[in-house]
Amino acid sequence: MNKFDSRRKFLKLSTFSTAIFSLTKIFAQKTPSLVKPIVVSTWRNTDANAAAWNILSAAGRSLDAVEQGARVPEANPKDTSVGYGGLPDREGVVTLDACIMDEKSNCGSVAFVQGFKHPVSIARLVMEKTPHVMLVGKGAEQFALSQGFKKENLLTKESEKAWKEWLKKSEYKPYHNPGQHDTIGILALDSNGNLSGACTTSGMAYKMHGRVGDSPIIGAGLYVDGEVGAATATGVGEEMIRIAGSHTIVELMRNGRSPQEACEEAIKRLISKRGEEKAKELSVAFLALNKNGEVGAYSTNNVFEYTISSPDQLHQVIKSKSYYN
Ligand code: SD4
Repeated sequence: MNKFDSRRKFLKLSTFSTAIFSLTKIFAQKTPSLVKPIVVSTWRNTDANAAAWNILSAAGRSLDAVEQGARVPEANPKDTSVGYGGLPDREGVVTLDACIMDEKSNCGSVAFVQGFKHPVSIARLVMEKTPHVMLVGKGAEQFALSQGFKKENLLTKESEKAWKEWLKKSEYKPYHNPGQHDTIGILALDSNGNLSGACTTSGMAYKMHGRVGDSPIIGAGLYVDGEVGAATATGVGEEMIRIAGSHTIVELMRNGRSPQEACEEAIKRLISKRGEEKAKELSVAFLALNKNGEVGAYSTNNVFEYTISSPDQLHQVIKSKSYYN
C-alpha cells in the first residue's frame, strides 16, 4: 500500500468512526437515562405521597409531584399542623409558611400568610413569576390575590375549640409536645433524575403572633441541590434554623455521607450545641434523599415516621431511627 492508499484508508476509517460517534450521541440524547422515581415525605402522609406518585409514575416532573403532594394535607381540615384546619397562634389566627425548590436551585417561599389554603402553590409562583425568593405577610397575600388565589377562612370549628381550651391555661410548651408536629416536608426524584422538594406548615400551635419557623426558610426546613440530594425537616423550627439543618445535610452528602449518616450527624450537631439536658426535650427530625434515590431519616426522640413511595415500596410508612429511645 503506497502513502496515498493508506491516507485514503485512514480518511475512510475516520469518517466512519465520526458517523458512529455522532449516531451514539444522538441516540444518547433521545433516550434519557431512566431513573427509578421515588418520593418521601415526613410523617404518615400516604395520601400526599399517592398524589405525588401519580405524577412521578407517569414520568412527570418532581417539582409538580412535590407541589401536588403538599397540597393534600394543606386541604385536609383534619390535619392540624398544615393549611386549612391548622391550629392557630395564641391570638387565634392561622398563619401559614411554605417553600418549594427544584433541581436547578430555583426556589420560592412565603411566610406568615393568612387566609390562603395553598401556600405551597403561592411559593411556587413566587419562584416562577417574581424576581424574589420570599414574600411574607400582607405582601404575600396581595401577590396571591393578584395570581387568582381566593381568600378564605382557615380556622375550623375544631381548631377554634382547641385554641379556646388552650387559652384557659395558655401554657406554651412546644418542646415537650412531640405529638403536635405534622408538618409535611416532601422530597422527590423523577425518572429524569431531577430532584425537588417542598415544605408546608401552620407552624407551632399557639406560637407568638408573627413567629415564623424553619419550614419556609430555604436551607433550614428544606434544601435541594440537583447534583447531590435534598433534605427537609420537621419539629421545633428554631432548632433547625440554628444549624441551617437541611443545607447542612446536603453539604454532608456532597462530602460523601449517605443520607442516613448525614441526618444522624445533623441531629448530633444540634444536640451537641444544645446540650443533652435541653436536647432531651426537643422534637426534631430530618429526612433526606440523594441523587441515587437513597433515603435517610433520623430524629431526636422516637416518634418520627416517614412515608416512602417507589416502585418497590408503595406508600409505606417507616419508623425512623432516633437518638433517644
Ligand atoms: C415550625 N417546623 O414551624 C415547624 C413545625 C413542625 O410539625 O414541624 N410541625 O417550626
